[in-house]
Amino acid sequence: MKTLTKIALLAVSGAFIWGCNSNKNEGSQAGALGTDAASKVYVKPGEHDEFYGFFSGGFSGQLSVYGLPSGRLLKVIPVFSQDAEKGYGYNEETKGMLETSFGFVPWDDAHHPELSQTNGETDGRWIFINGNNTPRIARIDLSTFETAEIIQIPNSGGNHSSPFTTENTEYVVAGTRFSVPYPQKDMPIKDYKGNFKGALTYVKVNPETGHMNVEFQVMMPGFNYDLAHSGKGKSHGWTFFTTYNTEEASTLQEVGASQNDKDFIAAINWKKAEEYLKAGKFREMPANYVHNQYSDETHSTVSTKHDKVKVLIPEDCPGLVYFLPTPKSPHGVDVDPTGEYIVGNGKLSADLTVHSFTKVLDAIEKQKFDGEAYGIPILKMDEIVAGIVKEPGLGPLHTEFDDKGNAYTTFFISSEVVKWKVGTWEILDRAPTYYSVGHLMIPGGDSKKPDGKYLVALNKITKDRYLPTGPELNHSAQLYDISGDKMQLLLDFPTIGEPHYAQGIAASKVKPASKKYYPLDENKHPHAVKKDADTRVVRDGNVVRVYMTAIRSHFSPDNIEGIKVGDKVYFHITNLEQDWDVPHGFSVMGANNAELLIMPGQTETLYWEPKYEGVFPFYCTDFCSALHQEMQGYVRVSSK
Ligand code: CUK
Ligand code: CUA
Repeated sequence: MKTLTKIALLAVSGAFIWGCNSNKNEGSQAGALGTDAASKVYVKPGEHDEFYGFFSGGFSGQLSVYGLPSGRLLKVIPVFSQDAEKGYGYNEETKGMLETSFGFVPWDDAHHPELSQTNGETDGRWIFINGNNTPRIARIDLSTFETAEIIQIPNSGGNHSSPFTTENTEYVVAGTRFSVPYPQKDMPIKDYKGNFKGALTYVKVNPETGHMNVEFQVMMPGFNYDLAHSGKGKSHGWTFFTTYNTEEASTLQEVGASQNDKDFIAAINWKKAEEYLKAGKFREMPANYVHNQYSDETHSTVSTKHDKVKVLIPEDCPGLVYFLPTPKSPHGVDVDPTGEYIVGNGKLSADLTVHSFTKVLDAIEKQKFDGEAYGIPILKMDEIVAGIVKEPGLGPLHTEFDDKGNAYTTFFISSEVVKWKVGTWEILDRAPTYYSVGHLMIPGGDSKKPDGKYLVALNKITKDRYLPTGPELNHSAQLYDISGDKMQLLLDFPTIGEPHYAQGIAASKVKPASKKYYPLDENKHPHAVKKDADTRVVRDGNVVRVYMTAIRSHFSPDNIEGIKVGDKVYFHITNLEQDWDVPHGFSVMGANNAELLIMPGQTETLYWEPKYEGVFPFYCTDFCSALHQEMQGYVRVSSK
């Protein structure tokens, strides 16, 4: 038991030690802070940051966009949670984005943003993010910075090892954190072992449109599949997933998941999988999932239900999966920019073990196996290790890379980032974090082309870093300059939700403003009205549709009569503006919903069930012109 529990305790106490009485770190705290830090993060008013940083919102369910190095918050993009600020998930057009096989699920736990890549380099087209709780992947279009698509992952229990991309965004992967009965059924939990399965899902991405499609799953033994990264360069065509609970214990308390000395990295040859699919070597399994796509043309969501999935069974498909033994309870698995080195970050291990992809291929060819698990060959550990970083710190979680052959690993328990040399495995530098770092991010740091200027540490505990705000403190990001030999701390800034992971990209690679957003004449929303003369109120039984327009500085119609208590009222409002940055808002008194925030050329719909008779004002909620306050109207509600 004991190791796991002890380390867990250590994790908690360790986190609280740093701020006050750590001897080891006092010196380096001062040393880590760059002397010219202020000038390095200062972006003059009116000037732009060099990088975009995309930070997962964790339990906020959203994705926040920061400028780096300033740490300025630029936007919060609603993804998995309703957002009253933008009406997302409240208006009729985007409610469908949050549909699942469980019905409307307006929240999730978002962990890992991942930029699309071309030739292993971030390309600024899309960013994907996983919903961990009700397994989903979202695609955000970086020409609009809006969520374009959400696909549910079937037969999965907690979509954690997701949505890491292959080097040309052929796929984003989605490994299940929890194994579950596959297909789902009612059964005793204690019968977990051998009955629960872990689905590793490959979601194909259309190279032109970005549209996602659940292409196939690999049905794996009932382990927990924690994190993943796909190969690149020489390991292109493979994906690596870390596992824990290879004991298949149904409870992780006490005897739980730390009995085995080693867990595995599951290596999936997805090129081989494609061959097996082509050869028809798959089984079709029941699946129950929903796919939601938002259309910029109709400004509405199309939700499609699916009921089957193609599944590859490792026993039927030799060469598809191998297990790489790795020190116990690995968390992250990271692949260096060349694709040769695979770093499994064993949380409960004293050393950091790095595997060689060349040696992995060699061991496969020479069949240097150490038995098998469920028909999956286990490679001999000694045959595949490239090197060991000796006693780098406590509780390694994640590794990213720079463009000079260095790796940076986060240590949760010892609360630091450690820089080491890929190939020689020597430790070059260490910098404390405040406090208890989880992921780290270097722009391009998990791609073939890292941009080794900055590193962001994503810390779990803020404690004394900011003015106190009661018991709930924001999580913290810390920016380091990594362009020199030593890491220099530059900046702390609070984040939204829990920023498990982040991605960064040079701002020059993202081109949102080059797009002409929503031309009014191309608006194909079924309830759009494009001139004031067409506005009207239409009754069909107790359903009332108000066709409205908004333009500086009036709504048309602005006074509406003939509505009755109990009616189902839809306000379909088209923003006639064509200046791209003039949205109008809309809400009506007592609307138990939210506001609308309608972009120029778009149509959005607010649903309202009036409860009382009377005369109720509505107004524009977004300051749009000097006469914004005049942008108002009334709805008269009669009882009969
Ligand atoms: S993570 Cu999800 S528990 Cu290390 Cu990627 Cu934070
Ligand atoms: Cu329109 Cu304010």
